[in-house]
Amino acid sequence: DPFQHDPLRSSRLRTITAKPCNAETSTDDLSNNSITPNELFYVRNHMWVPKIEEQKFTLEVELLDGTTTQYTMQDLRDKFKPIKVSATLQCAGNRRNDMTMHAQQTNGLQWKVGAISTAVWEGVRLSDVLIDAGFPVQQAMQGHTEANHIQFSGSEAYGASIPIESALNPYGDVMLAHTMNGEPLPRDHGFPLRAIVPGHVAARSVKWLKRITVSDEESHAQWQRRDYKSFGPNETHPDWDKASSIQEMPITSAITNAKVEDQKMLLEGYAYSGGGRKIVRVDVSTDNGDTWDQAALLDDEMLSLGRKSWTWTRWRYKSTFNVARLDKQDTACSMVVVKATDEAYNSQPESHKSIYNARGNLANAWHRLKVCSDC
Ligand code: MTE
Ligand code: MO
Repeated sequence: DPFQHDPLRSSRLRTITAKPCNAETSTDDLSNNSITPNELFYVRNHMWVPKIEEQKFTLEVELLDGTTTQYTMQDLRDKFKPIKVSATLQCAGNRRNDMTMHAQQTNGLQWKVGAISTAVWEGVRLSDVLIDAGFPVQQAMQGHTEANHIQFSGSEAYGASIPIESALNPYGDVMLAHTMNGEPLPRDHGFPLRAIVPGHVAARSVKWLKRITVSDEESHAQWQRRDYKSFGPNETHPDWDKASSIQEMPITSAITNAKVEDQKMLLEGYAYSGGGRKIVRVDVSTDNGDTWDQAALLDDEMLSLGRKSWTWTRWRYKSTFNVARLDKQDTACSMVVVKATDEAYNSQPESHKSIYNARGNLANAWHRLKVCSDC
């Protein structure tokens, strides 16, 4: 059993598959934390959790000409300036189950709204390590390089890559992290070292990072060339090679708590956009989109570590009217809807049908939830 050395996990996670472990953060825990405690952070493993001894661990960095440099964890701590960044990780499949429910069957893990979590990460800048390994970062930033991608390989077999612009962007905060919320990375989240690529699909934040390869091409791993791509609603036998891999995430939002209290509708949730694009507005409707109001965006200093807005924005809403008024068909239920807008004025699509794709990736339509005053 390759999974026999997997770590124990919190029973508060909602397990979708046990081997490999795929488990989402509960709606309660999403509502109660702006920084997700490590044991409540969603887990998305494609294989087993490798058992790695920090003392024996080395990271290998390979340049275009094949030059290779090795770093121990001690080297990484001693040689480079430490950085601290708060960043949300979100799986491309977050809210996939919503697409299944509102459009049609999708294939992939049926995540609800909890394949997303936020932590404060500490480690070193990828670009500092690349410079040390001899990669001409300054020249590359001026476009003088044959390097187009930075490939990351995990210790199990997982791999992925990011474009060179993302890797070198001085505002991008791409890092090699050894610390998560002040503690060494838990084994489930990549001990002893993982890539953190803020604002990008979490599939690029490779755990148990073993090797970094500067390359003219994308990683050949299936998680780069296949799984994490999206297609038109009609494309049931898609041409994988033609589609581009998902990198920066589109905007999304979700309701994580809804209740009626003193006849007022009380809602809580998160909104998140990729690329460091800040959430500027969250619109809420309690009558299935006929009329709208704005939710209050919650502030939290811990969420602004880093050079751009890399985290979710949590929001709260309380209706100014009594829920009885919501009740058009004389039932006690209303259809609550949320949609967010980011600083580039991107907003979410209205329906999952319009963005349906057989893989169920990027299910970011308006989040709708039926709320009843007696439930
Ligand atoms: N890295 C390795 N080595 N193996 C994996 O299975 N899964 C990826 C990414 N990095 C994965 C990986 C995917 S698809 C996601 S969504 C995130 O890790 C999940 O990170 P988490 O488990 O820390 O939440
Ligand atoms: Mo993922």
